[in-house]
Amino acid sequence: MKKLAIFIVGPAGSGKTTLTASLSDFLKANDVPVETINLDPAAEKIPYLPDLDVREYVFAPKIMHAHRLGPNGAIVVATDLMVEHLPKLIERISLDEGLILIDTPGQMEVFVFRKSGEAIYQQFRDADIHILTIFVVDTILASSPSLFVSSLFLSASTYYRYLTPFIQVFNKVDLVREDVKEKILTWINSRENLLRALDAELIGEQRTINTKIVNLIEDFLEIAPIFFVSATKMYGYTELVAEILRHFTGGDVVY
Ligand SMILES: Nc1nc2c(ncn2[C@@H]2O[C@H](COP(=O)(O)OP(=O)(O)OP(=O)(O)O)[C@@H](O)[C@H]2O)c(=O)[nH]1
Ligand SMILES: [Mg+2]
Repeated sequence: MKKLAIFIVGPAGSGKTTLTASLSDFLKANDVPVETINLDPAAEKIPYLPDLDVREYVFAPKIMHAHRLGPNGAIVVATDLMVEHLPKLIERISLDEGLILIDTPGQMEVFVFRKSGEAIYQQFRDADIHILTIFVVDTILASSPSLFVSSLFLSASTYYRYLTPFIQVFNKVDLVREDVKEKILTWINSRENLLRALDAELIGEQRTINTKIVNLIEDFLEIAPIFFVSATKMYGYTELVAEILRHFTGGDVVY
């Protein structure tokens, strides 16, 4: 019996929660067994009913008042506390086999770059659950060559923290013009195009790093393919789900 936990990670407001909710609906409609977990201890209101919710154990606004912390301090404490409570939550996963969609905190750096994030990933591994990470990017915030590169570097540093199988989702495509999406696709598909576009943004000496950056990006894209979706409109889900199921059913992928 195999379970695949899909950690949905990304910058604040990129659409992690919306993706968790609508991807779960899409999977259910296609008879794929799925459970959802809210691992954002600071979420005040979420637009779906998760099967399991860490806020039952740890709620950041409460910690903020109890310990007189600011919002960011409270999230740091809450994320550290989550580690203590998580085994209880993981035990309550009722799925025997299938996908577990995990919505993560908006302050991604707290989750991704602190020790507690590592411990949380490990707790799922200890429960014999395989892991896939989906990194969500707001496509508008990747629509110039330098923004595109910066987004991919943030994604790559997340990848490097956990080295799990990894998919990048460029979300909110419904908000970008078709020609903008096409332009981004040319950067994805050809290192020469990306290099040309980056060079055009910079002058003289500033360009010297571009060749190295483009080589890194090209290698990273081989590890972490990009899928364009709209989490509100469920665009692009057929292709995204096919990739997720490829990871779920195994193939050559080692978890
Ligand atoms: N147009 C459009 N809006 C979207 C899409 N996905 C999310 N949104 C909107 O973007 C805003 C943020 O979405 P969330 O799902 O809350 O993003 P999040 O990453 O969970 O946010 P935090 O948890 O606060 O970091 C909401 O207003 C969503 O309705 C999309 O595909 N298209
Ligand atoms: Mg959210």
